[in-house]
Amino acid sequence: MIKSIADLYNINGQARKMAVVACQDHEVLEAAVESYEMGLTEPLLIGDKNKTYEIAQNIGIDISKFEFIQEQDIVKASEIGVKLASSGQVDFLMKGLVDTSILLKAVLNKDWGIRKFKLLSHVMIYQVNTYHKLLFLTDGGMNLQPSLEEKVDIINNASLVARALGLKEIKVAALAAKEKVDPKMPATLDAGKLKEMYLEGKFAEDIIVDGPFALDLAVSKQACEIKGVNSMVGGDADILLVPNIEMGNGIGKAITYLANGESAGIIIGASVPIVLTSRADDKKTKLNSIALGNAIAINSVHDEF
Ligand code: COD
Repeated sequence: MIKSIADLYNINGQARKMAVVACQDHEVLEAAVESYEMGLTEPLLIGDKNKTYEIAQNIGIDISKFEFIQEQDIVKASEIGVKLASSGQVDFLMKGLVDTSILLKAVLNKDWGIRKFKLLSHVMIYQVNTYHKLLFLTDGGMNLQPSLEEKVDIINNASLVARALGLKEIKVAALAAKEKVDPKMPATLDAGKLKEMYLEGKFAEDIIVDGPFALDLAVSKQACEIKGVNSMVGGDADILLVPNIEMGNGIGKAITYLANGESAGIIIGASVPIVLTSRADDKKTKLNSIALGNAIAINSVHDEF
């Protein structure tokens, strides 16, 4: 079982072919080269060749052994990456210097896209000293304001990742701003309904859903005791399900920037994993996400569908 971000690097399996879309980015290139040197990936670079070689030369890395597809237009580069994935020529994709929405629109393209599940969603994994285990956060990167039905898919997608990393019991905290259902706060209504669905047996047997929870109840037993909340999920959540992208983005950035957490993130639900890091993420975070993409590709999570 994967208990730390470092464990992501110890999954056995041959190097996976990774297409880097819009590779003309310093940190992305460094992470791709390092992942190759660690035996995790075989990068295929798509992007502006002149700029990429200039960056590589400036930072002293050798990219001459990698296959390169010259395409400086980021929309076209995204299309090439997606088509390489759909024809099985690469095992996963990594976002380089391209807007998230441009790459995702290519992934979702109705004619040649690689959507596989009903809903694609973003899953981040955090390791932070103030929490006793890895914490999954979803969806702070793709779905803006998911409906109740979409939240069910988001939970199931994140659970696939959790299972692939060895979790046997998956505790999901449906977050809102308080622990009581309040019609004036739609997030509490959905969280309450998700709990009801869990109680009615609508999730897989290894998933436990509880909510609504404010963040403190999801991650602190002490907060649960003080507020009189008795829950298997309270203080021990594996997955934080957020009601919207703003809360997901905020919690994620707070863990990274204020609590010095380590992270890795991917999009799940396309025919291949998609490594989607923020432009400001450092090389280590990008490498962690590659290791996660590699782990998910090796475990063939997407083949289950
Ligand atoms: N899974 C499957 N299909 C989807 C999804 C999804 N998550 N999202 C949209 N679709 C389908 C819709 O059903 C529809 O058929 C088609 O795609 C277009 O849907 P729209 O018009 O709602 O969406 P778009 O194309 O305008 O945008 C979808 C994106 C995923 C591109 C958009 O939501 C987006 O840009 N998300 C990322 C936000 C971001 O920038 N994150 C980074 C910072 S946190």
